[in-house]
Amino acid sequence: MKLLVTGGAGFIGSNFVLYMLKQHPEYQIVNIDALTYAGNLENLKSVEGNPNHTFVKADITDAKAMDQLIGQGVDVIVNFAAESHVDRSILEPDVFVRTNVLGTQVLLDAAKKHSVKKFVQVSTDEVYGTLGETGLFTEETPLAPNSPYSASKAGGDLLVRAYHETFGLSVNITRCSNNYGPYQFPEKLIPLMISKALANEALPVYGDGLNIRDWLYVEDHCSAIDLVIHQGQNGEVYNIGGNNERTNLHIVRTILEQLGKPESLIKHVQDRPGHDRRYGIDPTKTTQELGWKPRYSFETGIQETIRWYLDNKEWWTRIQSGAYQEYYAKQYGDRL
Ligand code: NAD
Ligand code: TDX
Repeated sequence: MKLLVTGGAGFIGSNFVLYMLKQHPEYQIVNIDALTYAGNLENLKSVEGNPNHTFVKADITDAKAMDQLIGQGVDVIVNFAAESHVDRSILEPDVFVRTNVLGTQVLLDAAKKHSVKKFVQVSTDEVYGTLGETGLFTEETPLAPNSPYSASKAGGDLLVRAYHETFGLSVNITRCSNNYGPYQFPEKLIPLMISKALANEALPVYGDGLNIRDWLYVEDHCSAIDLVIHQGQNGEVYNIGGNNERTNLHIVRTILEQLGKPESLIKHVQDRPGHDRRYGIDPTKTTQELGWKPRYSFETGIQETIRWYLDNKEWWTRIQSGAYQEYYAKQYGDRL
């Protein structure tokens, strides 16, 4: 099996590459990543020299490069490559449309031309919009994205659907809830709060901190995608989530408690515009049809994650220089 993974130097993509090389040591993986601010080859250090992993620096919006790479013969494409941070999409929406919509269409075109056996689009629960106090997102929930990020992901998803309906391309779309774990860029809630707490700096909680996210340890997301590749029914969408809804304040307090830091570090700051109140995934279809089951409870996963950030301080302090400082000042400058 030859897999082409896009965005495999990012958080979930690199975890996925490491997971697949371990689960299926005979598979060949071609890993394409443009190495934006979020891409980091350090994530892949442990597989350096593995003859079954080839890294190619390329942009998924580059039609010629994608045609050439996919034309070399690929069984399955798994598309992780994306601009992924909601706050950045509020500051700079254009690059989100370019990568998440146009990039997906460029990949779909090459997949169609070269008769790729399956295209797996890694999407997000955010395309469904926000929930009230009750109910969960199912695969039938209408798309109602609220941020430029989620709108661009929904655009990509709709193109995947269209290439299936119009051109008969074999596809699956996965929609997962919030991931956490090793190699997550410290702009996202959990690693950001760990790094701030360790530095004894203010932890910026948006609004009242009672927004709810449904958290899944990244390895459990990877195992679900593995099953979708092998058993996903053509044309189907699969929701992925582990029934782990938590308020942001709960997350932040757990981190502070585990690090032995005071709650006085919490600072409520101006809310995110268009901030979705609650996400919650109904994973029944994925658990029943594919036999998927998450391995990590939230309590175990968060402990593992905090341990990883404590053990890998160099990884994230290197990232937090230069361009990161500029972003942090732009995003939080007026709020803190
Ligand atoms: P990330 O930002 O950590 O990684 C994205 C990767 O894509 C980076 O390595 C980056 O260099 C690469 N990339 C960006 N633009 C590119 C381009 N034009 N061409 C090639 N490579 C490009 O993101 P992540 O958190 O790992 O998310 C991966 C995927 O999973 C995304 O599609 C995201 O929408 C989806 N997702 C994320 C979560 C989450 O909680 N993080 C949850 C559900 C779904
Ligand atoms: O400084 C912060 N303070 C804060 O209160 C940050 C960065 C976030 N938050 C809140 C906003 C959200 O309610 O924490 C929650 C989680 O925020 P993010 O980590 O930015 O994630 P979210 O916006 O939920 O989106 C994530 O999950 C779905 C990923 O970034 C997406 O790529 C994925 O699709």
